[in-house]
Amino acid sequence: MDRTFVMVKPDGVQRGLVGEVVSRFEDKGLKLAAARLELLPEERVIEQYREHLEKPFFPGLKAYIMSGPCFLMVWEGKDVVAIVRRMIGATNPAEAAPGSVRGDFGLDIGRNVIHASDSPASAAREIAIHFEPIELIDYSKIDEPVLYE
Ligand code: D4T
Repeated sequence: MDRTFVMVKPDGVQRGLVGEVVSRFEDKGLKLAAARLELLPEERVIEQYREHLEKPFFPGLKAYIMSGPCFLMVWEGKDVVAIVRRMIGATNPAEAAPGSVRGDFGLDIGRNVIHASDSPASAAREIAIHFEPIELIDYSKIDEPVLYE
């Protein structure tokens, strides 16, 4: 099965959206493989967002991500990376489709509630930044035979 990295950002945690986000992915049928509430250290924020290091918004982005706890997760399922990207919506919540997490709960690109990996390669990279292999729980879920053909 494929895996993706998802993170409720500090605004989402402060606004009490962790349960809502987890529920949406559970309702979809995805399988939770790991989860942790954490104040991210600077090194891992830099590693996570290394493609944006030189962007003008990076200092604000780093301060925001480190402003409070994030809720980090790994979700599993067939084509999970693309499915979760669609479920979280466009980067700018003002443009994100209604029904997506950012479309339903966000207003501003600098407070866009949630992150999810944008490709299988990013997912592998980001999971390795934030989780040890032993933290990824390998288990069977009883609804798998009715979720997949
Ligand atoms: P993340 O990585 O947070 O899931 O966002 P996306 O994958 O959807 O979008 P991104 O990498 O282009 O942006 C990373 C992060 O930076 C913030 N940001 C972005 C910002 O504050 N101002 C900006 O102009 C842009 C482009 C929002 C998400």
